[in-house]
Order: sequence, then C-alpha cells, then structure tokens
Amino acid sequence: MPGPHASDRIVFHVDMDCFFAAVEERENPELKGKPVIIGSDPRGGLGRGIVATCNYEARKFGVRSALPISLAYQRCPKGIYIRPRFALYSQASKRVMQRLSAATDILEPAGIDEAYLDVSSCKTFEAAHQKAKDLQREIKEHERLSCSIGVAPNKLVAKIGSDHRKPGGITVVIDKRVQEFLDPKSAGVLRGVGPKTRERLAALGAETVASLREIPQEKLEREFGRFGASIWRQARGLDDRPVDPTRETKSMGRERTFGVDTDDMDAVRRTLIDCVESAREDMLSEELWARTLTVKVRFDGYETHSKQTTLRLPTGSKAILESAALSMAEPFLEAGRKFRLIGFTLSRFEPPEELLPLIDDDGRIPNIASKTGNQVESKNHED
Ligand code: TTP
Ligand code: MG
Repeated sequence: MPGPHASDRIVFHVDMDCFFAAVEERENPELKGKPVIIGSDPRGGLGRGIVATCNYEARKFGVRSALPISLAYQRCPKGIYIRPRFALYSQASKRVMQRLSAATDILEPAGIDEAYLDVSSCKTFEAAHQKAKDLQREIKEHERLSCSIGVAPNKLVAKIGSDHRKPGGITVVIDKRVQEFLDPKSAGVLRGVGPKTRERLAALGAETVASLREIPQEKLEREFGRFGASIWRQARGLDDRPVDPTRETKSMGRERTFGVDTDDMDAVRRTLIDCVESAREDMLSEELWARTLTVKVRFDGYETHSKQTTLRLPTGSKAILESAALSMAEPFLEAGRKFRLIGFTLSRFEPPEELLPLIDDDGRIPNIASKTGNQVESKNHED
C-alpha cells in the first residue's frame, strides 16, 4: 500500500475467528489441531439439532454453522463434539468488547463476536492498519483468541473485509480500491442478500457484484422495491451508516430441536419456557430489557413459522415473557401437528426502566401489542 492514504472516515469491523470453538480450545488446549464442532449432541449420527460453529480443522471436512448435526457427523465422525456453553462465550465476548472499547471512543457491538469501530481519528489508512495489527496482537496475547479485521471507509466494506482473509487476517480497502475489492465477490456478501435474493439476482444475470452493477437502478427497484435501491448502492460500495455506539446487540435467543418429532404439547410448552428462561438470563446478564419477542416453530417436514410481538415498553419480567411466548405459540400448539423445533428470541433491547411500576406475576401482559406480526419463514433465513 503506497501511502499515505488519507480518508475522512475509517471503520474497523472486528470478527472473532470460529468464536465458540476458539473459546473451547482456549479452555482445553488438548483440542488444538483437532476438528472441534460446537452444537447439539450428534448421537452417533442420529442427532437432530444443528452445528452452531466449528473450528477451521472441522471446516476442511465440509462442516459449517447451521449444518444438521447428523450431516456433520457423516462428514467428520472423528470430530470432537461439544455442547455450547453460552455463559462462557458471553464472558469471553465481554472481555474482548472491553478491549475494543479501550481502543476507540466509538464502538458498536454488532453481535456476540463482532463489532464496528470508528477509527477516523487515525486520519490515514497506514495508521489505521498499524492500529488494527496492534489490536489483533493485544487480543491474541491477552485473551488468547484470534480475530480478523476489515479496515475500510465504511461499515459495509469493513464487514466484507473482515471475512476476506479469515482466520487471523487483516484486510485494508482504501477508498480508491473499494470497487476493485467488491467486484469479484458474490452478490451474497451484500447486506440482506440471502440465498433467495441471490437466486433472483442470478436469474437477472447478476452473480457477482460486478455483474450486479450492470443492472440499472430502476430495474432493481422494480424487482425488489426499496431494497433494490439499497442493493444498487451497496454494489457501488456506498454506505453512510454511522458507527452507532447506542445500537444494541440485535437479538438473543435459544432454540431446541426435539430428539424425535413430538406432539406432546406439554413437552413443547416446557421446552419453550426453558428457551424463554435462558434467553432472559442472557439478556439480564447484559443488563437489558427487550421489547420484541419472537417464537419460532418448526413442524415435521421442516415447515417453519415465526410469530412476533413488540411490546409498548421493554420488559425483563419472567411472567410477561413466559405468558407472551405461550400465547404466541398457542395457535401452533392447537394445529395438532408434530413439532421438530421450538425457539424464542428477544430483540429491540433497552436499558431497564427503573421507574416502571412493578408488574405482579399473575401472567397478565399489561404493556403488550403495539404491533404483532405473523410470518412464514423459509429454511434459509435472510439477514
Ligand atoms: P460467526 O462470526 O458467524 O462465526 P464464527 O465466529 O464461528 O466463525 P468465523 O471465523 O467464520 O467468524 O458467528 C459467531 C458465533 O455465533 C459462532 O462462534 C457461533 C454462533 N453462531 C451460531 O450459534 N449459529 C450460527 O448459525 C452462526 C452463523 C453463528
Ligand atoms: Mg466470527
């Protein structure tokens, strides 16, 4: 990089490498060098859950996040399978976030293992590159965890950058080279472009960002509405979203796949309540309350639905969360179908409102329902 390359805005996206697996490896050095898979119990190939993540050794066998655990077992029967320990990961995450927050005034945590940093004060990409190297080394030395960092003029390109040379990579994309960097990439790297949109874009002849740029904006808008305009801008590397320290982690949730598809509705209810409880504990450990609650169900045959409610005020109340979850699940419970999976997710977090009147645990939901939605979800959830 011949320098100096000055820029008004410089953003980092830091993403931990195979995060859950890396934390497990750190806790148990014997795992090093072996394929490690974090997820549900494979039960000798008969397990029915999914892979949360796996280390890079396991990825060589074709194992990856969200793969059914039974398939992972077929591909990598000698792997070491570990049930997730969320409390451990959330602790590790907190410590990493503290280090990141010491490195900048403007930090936006974007998930358990990723964050954006506004490092515009570096002024040049050369200085930002050095800062990224220092930060990466610090996290390696003090937390014994590896991360990858994208350094770019905006969040979009920084995020694509952090994924460019994983694990342990730093990718610097200066303003002038943004287009060159994006062009050969799949349209799927853009925000909100999941498998379904990718298919529709491919039908228009746009598999890469370069070919996507050939499509006129009006055509994309006709095809995808407002999202089309966003794709058009993204394909040009345009993104003026600020790094926003007040944006909270998007969601926290749990889901369980039943060992055998079940029509035991009491068991489904109990499992849902377990998910609510775990998600609530995660949330309270972050000192947050949530406004949006989502129940997800998957019937036999993989048909997946979700139902969402947004409360007028945020809550941390066990009674409210449980009764809201149960009432959202009720229509599905009454459908008389067999359940494969049930899950519960909290989002739209806010700090607890201490002045709210205490709500008694009688199961009423006094502040529910500014908006409820019902949505059928496909197998591949789009961002
Ligand atoms: P990611 O950053 O997507 O994945 P990763 O950190 O494991 O691997 P990479 O090196 O490619 O970044 O997600 C962070 C953690 O979130 C991951 O360690 C486990 C969890 N997770 C799930 O539980 N389910 C999922 O489908 C995904 C994608 C992640
Ligand atoms: Mg990661």
